Amino acid sequence: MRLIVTGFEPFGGAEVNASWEAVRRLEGVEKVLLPVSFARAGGMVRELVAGAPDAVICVGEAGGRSSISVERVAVNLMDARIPDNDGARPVDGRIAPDGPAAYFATLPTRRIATRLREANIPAELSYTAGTYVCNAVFYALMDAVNRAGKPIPGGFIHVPAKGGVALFPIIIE
Ligand code: PCA
Repeated sequence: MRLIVTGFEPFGGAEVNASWEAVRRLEGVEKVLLPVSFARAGGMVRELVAGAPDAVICVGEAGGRSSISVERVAVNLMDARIPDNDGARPVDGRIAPDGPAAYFATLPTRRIATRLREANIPAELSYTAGTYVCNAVFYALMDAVNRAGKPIPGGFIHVPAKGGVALFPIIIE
């Protein structure tokens, strides 16, 4: 079983990113650090899918949230409030001009959220991953999975900026 889990480098002037702090502690999975870059991160995720892993979970940090968000929907929109780490700030942009408006995660999202709550970890299903780099990576992942024609489980999980590190490891059973 080849499970790839990605996390992000810091952005927005922060020194660490809780997603990578959580991911880099995992054992038994392939860990990939993604740049907070609209131009570069999507292509890296597409390459990971091209390597035909058994599953891909991308993880990002969500500053304002206090529980783990298991994301259900990626939208075909880039609308950045702050520049990414390359200095790009797309507004009203499409991620894939010829792609559908949205994709659903193919991970068992409800089961993941339920299992986390059973373990007394605050977790919820989320219906927006925002419109910044995390959503763009999630969309690129699901676009690649759908175009590959081989239904591999893929999805995105947001961890809180504070406490996310301690909460996350239990997701990987
Ligand atoms: N969070 C940002 C991008 C990278 C990250 O960890 C987001 O939610 O889009």
